[in-house]
This record gives sequence, structure tokens and C-alpha cells, in this order.
Amino acid sequence: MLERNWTGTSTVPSRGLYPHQWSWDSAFIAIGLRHLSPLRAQTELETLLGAQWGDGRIPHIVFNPSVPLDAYFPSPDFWRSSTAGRAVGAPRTVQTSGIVQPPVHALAAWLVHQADPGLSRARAFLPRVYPRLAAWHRYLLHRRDLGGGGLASVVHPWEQGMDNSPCWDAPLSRVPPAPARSFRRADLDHGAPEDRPTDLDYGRYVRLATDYRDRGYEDGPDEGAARRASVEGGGGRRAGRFAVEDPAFNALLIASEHALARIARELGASGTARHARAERLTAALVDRLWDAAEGMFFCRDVGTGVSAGTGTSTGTGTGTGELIPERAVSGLIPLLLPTLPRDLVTALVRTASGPHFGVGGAARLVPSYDLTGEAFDPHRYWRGPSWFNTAWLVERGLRLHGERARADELRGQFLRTAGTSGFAEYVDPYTGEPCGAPGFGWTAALTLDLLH
Ligand code: 9YW
Repeated sequence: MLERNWTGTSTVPSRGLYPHQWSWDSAFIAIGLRHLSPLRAQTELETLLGAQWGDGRIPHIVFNPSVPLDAYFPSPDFWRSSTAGRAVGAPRTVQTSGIVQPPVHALAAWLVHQADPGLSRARAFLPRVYPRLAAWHRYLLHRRDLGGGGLASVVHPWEQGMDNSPCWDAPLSRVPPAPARSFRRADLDHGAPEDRPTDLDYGRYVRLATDYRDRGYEDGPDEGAARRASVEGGGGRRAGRFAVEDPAFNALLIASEHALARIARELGASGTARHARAERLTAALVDRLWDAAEGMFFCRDVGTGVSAGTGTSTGTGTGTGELIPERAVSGLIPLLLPTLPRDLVTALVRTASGPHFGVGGAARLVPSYDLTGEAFDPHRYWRGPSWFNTAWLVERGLRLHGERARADELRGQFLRTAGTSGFAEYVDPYTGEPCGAPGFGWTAALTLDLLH
């Protein structure tokens, strides 16, 4: 699969459905590729980082210029990155999207280095990628702290990577959809409509992306300054209609910050300040997103139109919002964090193995959404099906915290299901029936990783 999906400089998630380079896919793919070809794994990450914007953002898609425009929507002529994003430093030569995806990259870079430190040092891999990864984290922490509590916010469901998760239903309901006739969904040429997001979802995705583009992909003034103003009671952040603090996105940022600390140490610096920052971020994550009664993390809606304490639409946009009471796999992923308090680890393991997720019991892998939830749908993308990247993250978290038997069980299920599904994009969480695209990049790559 990985050979077939390799383009010469990077790997496509799937030949038909996703014919370009995707940001967090590439990070997961590099983690697997390092076992086959450490050079190819380094190249995968270097290609992605080569498309980084001047303000530090790593775009969620890097477009392949040899692929026809109508093969994927939204295409480069929708994003218009090199012109619309000029003020914030979009590259001139390569076309990209203007939004981001979860920051798995520093973690991937560190794991890729470890697979062949000799090659990595000979190619100065870490000295070349470190400044770019540091700028990426700086962007997220300074420009994307829209809630003012120290965490990064996503401004589009595509940024968090779980496009149609029920977590977005409430914040998305504030977004007027773009008319269905104003765009053409290329995804439906490849995927069954009942396995994909709805047309109404797409209308809202398109509206949000269009508005962001038309604002020149600006995230507002220095968020640090805005935050100081807000602490003093002035408000002043620039959260738009859709702004959400997500537990998985932030947990991956923290895991990557720990990895950056290790990279810094390998390069002769101390790394202490980065570990300390990861600690502060872990405290902020627990403070803002942990729900003790539910035993898991939730998203916090900090978009304009949500007021503190009521969660109702007021139009004032205080940015402090409310937790979104939807149980999704995103709320289990902080299990990955090395210094999560022990009682939280215990509660997360209990929640994962309980009736809502059925890990190690009724479910295959880790369902993307609450098996008992009203919005649960075993085939519709991120509203129930099990995905392999999230299972890999939960397996890693279980192993890290000494839950060896549970981790072994999940690993075994992962490998069996990956094989029998033809390395599917996602599977029915009860039957393991393959859904979405076959021959999916991160499914193949993470299988390799678990085999090592
Ligand atoms: C889309 C490429 C991407 C993943 C996302 C997944 C999907 C794109 O595919 O989004 O067109 O819907 O949700 O996580 O990175 O594999």
C-alpha cells in the first residue's frame, strides 16, 4: 500500500479519494515508513514542512500540481493560498489549503530520528526540521489561543481531523451553509454517500473555509496581547463563529512538545523549558476540558455567539463558552500524555472499556463516537466507525500507563482488522466491516509500526 501511495516525495492517504498530501496523515505515515525506509520517512516530513507558511502554520493539504483540479474538492482554486494567504506568508510556489490539522509532526520527527539516528545525523535531519516545528507550535500557542486559557483552538472541523464528529453539531449549527449548488463534492465519486458527511455538513464546511479565506487567513492580532487584555476584563480575542478547544488536538500538541524537548536535547540544548511548557499545557487541558463526572475530556466551544455559563447564543462572544457534552474518541486521546494524573488515567481506562466505547469488549478497536449516543451511526465517518490512527494513539496511551493486557488486546485487534479489511480507512465498530477508501495510508503505516 505504501509503495503504491508513494508519489516520489510524499504519500497520498488514498489514490482515489485523497490524491494530495495531508498533514496529519503524513505524520502517521512517516511513523510507519521509518521501519521500511528511514530516508523516505524523513522525506515525507520534509516535503510537508517545505509548504509551511511564514506565520508558522503547516497547511492541512499540500496540493500535487499534476493532479487534475476536479479530482478533489476543495481544490487549489478554492483555497487560493498563494494570493489570499500572502499577508500571513503562504508560499508562492506550492499550492496548499489555508487551515491546519493536528500537530503530530514533532512526535513523528522524533520517532523517525530514532529509527536510524546515524542517517538522521548524517542528513542533519533534526537541525533542519527543529526550527520549523518550533515555529509551528509557536503559531498554535500564540495565534490560536482563542479561548484565552492557554490551549489551541480549531477554527474548522477539518482542522481537528474528525470532520463530522457529533461534537461539531452544536457549534456548526451557528454557521449558515453555503448553497449546495455553489460547489461540487468530488468525494462522492469515490465514497458511498451514507458513509460520508452530509450535504448540509459540506455547506457549512465550505462557508467556514470561504470566510477564513476572505479574511486573508488572518487569526487576528497577537493573541498573547489579546489574552492579557481579556484577563484584565477587556475581552478582545478574535474567535469567529466556529472556535473549539479539542482534547485530541491539544493532547497531540503536548505530546509533540515533549518530543520537541527531546529533539532540543539531542541538538545540545536542555529541553527543560519545553518539558515545563508541556506540563503547563497538560494542567490547562485538565483545567479546561476534563469532566470528572463523565470520566473523560470534552470539547469546549469558544466561538463567537457562546456566552459563559449558559451555552446559549448571545452574540457577545466572551470566548469562554461551555463544554460540549458529546462523548467522542477525541476525549480519550489525552491518555497519551505521560504526566496525566493517575486518577484521570484510571477514569479514562474505565470509560474506554465501559458501555460508551466498549474497548476490549463489545467494540472493535475504539469507536469514534459513543455507542449509546443519539447521533451514533456505525458507518458514517466520524460518527461511530472505528479508525486506525485513533486506535494506535489509545494503544500507545494504554501501554505508556502500564495497561499492558489491554494494550496487547487492542494491538491484536488492530492487526487482525487491518488485514481482514484490506487496510480500510475505517470500519464498522461492531463487525469490522470495511468502510470508506481501501488501501488507506495511515492504516498500512501504523500496522507496520505495531508489527515492530
Ligand atoms: C475529507 C485524509 C483526510 C484525513 C481526515 C479525514 C478526511 C478529508 O481525510 O478528511 O475530504 O473529508 O477526516 O482526518 O486527514 O485522509
